[in-house]
Amino acid sequence: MEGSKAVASAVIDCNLEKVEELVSSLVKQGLSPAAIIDDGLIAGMNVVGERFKTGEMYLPEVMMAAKAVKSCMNMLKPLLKGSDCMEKGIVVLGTVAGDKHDIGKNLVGMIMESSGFTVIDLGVDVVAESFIKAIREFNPHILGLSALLTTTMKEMKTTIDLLTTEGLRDSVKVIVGGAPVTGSFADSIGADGWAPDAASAKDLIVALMLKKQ
Ligand code: B1M
Repeated sequence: MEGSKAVASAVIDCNLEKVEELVSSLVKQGLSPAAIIDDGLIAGMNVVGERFKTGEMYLPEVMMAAKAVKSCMNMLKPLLKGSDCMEKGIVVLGTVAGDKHDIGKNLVGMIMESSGFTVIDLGVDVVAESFIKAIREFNPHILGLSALLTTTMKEMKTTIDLLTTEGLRDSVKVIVGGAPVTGSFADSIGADGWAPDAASAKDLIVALMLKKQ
């Protein structure tokens, strides 16, 4: 527990080298990867997410912390097979058709991934048909749509409408976000939720997953 706490502190300090050093040393000492992830990486990232939400931390720091967590997750992933750490859920994520902004979407993906979700990131300029194909292929719990342009927000509705036409709407919860997107817009297009930032997006999908169970 002490070791994991040190990992959490190093994540909060955005100290990539220290996080990696601590994690590999804890693995060598035989600490369970699940404990390192839950009490160290995720605990630290939760604090970072909260501080970002309240303006106490800035974007470059969040990116550094997320990078440290991602790198250690990659280190720990092979050790998790058969262990007691359950995957929290699958999220398919993408920026909608016509829109090439991906900084916010990547941040959302990194925070979800570093919180234990499996993220399938389809990238930018993703047409509705590609989201449908990914839902059939990966059967995710959550579909996350990002848009930064007022002109591309309508693609979120196009995607949700196509989900309904294809008979897939009830199989996945849809969340939307991006600077011009609002809660009332999300309601108007039939999304299951909206989040103003990456930390809230993670909280939202955790809440939606609990509702789904
Ligand atoms: Co663009 N751009 N851009 N741009 N760009 C905006 C969005 C704009 C507001 C700038 C402006 O005019 N003031 C404007 C849109 C205006 C409008 O629609 N009303 C605009 C425009 C017009 C354009 C072009 C059309 C410019 C041109 O070519 N004439 C063009 C469009 C290209 C295209 O997409 N087809 C364009 C291009 C670009 C760049 C390529 C130069 C670059 C993008 C680089 C990249 O993403 N790889 C760029 C950038 C950087 C911006 C600004 C400056 C910054 C966006 C950003 O990354 N913010 C932006 C102005 C601004 O927002 N102040 C602007 C940081 C990021 C962390 O925040 O993306 O909001 P954000 O994500 C947040 C939340 O929104 C939320 O969480 C994130 C983290 O907290 N969130 C989600 C995001 N997705 C979410 C999904 C969720 C939940 C939460 O659930 C799934």
